[in-house]
Amino acid sequence: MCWCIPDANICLTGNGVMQERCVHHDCRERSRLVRRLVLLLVVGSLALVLASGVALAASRLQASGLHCDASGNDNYSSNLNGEYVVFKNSANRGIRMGGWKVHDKGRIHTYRFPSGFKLGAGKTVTLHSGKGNNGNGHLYWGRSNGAVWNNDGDTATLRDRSGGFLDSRSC
Ligand SMILES: [Ca+2]
Ligand SMILES: [Ca+2]
Repeated sequence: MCWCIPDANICLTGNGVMQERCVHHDCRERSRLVRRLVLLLVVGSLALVLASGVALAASRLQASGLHCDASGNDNYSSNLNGEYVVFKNSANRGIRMGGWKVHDKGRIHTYRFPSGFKLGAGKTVTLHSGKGNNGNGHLYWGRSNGAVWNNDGDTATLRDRSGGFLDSRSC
């Protein structure tokens, strides 16, 4: 039995004393195996670090405010933007929220963040129920009538692309 040192073309025997060139098929196989294992470990670790970084960043995205009762009749299009939910990114880097969802209690209404939408580090974005032009920290659900948030109590729930729970806020 012998152990190969990858890339060095050196083979150590079981007692670790003798060295010879990696000429045996067995040695080459082991060398390849070791290289593959090292590569797998590195790739696996990188994926883990990346995944935990993304998860950590996402957990720094909070529903920081929910204003359920617009002034006047909430159901009128002229008042709809008076009800809104606010999200804050307290991570130290921007978070891509495209495809993330917000829904009310009972999932009667669901909003999907526009693809490519990114909330900068330390920034907030306010999602209004009515119509308007997205930009400058404001997003618009686009409803022309009918409120989203119940004035007698409701909960905004934020979920990622795959539906995983991120945060919620109640009014
Ligand atoms: Ca009202
Ligand atoms: Ca309302």
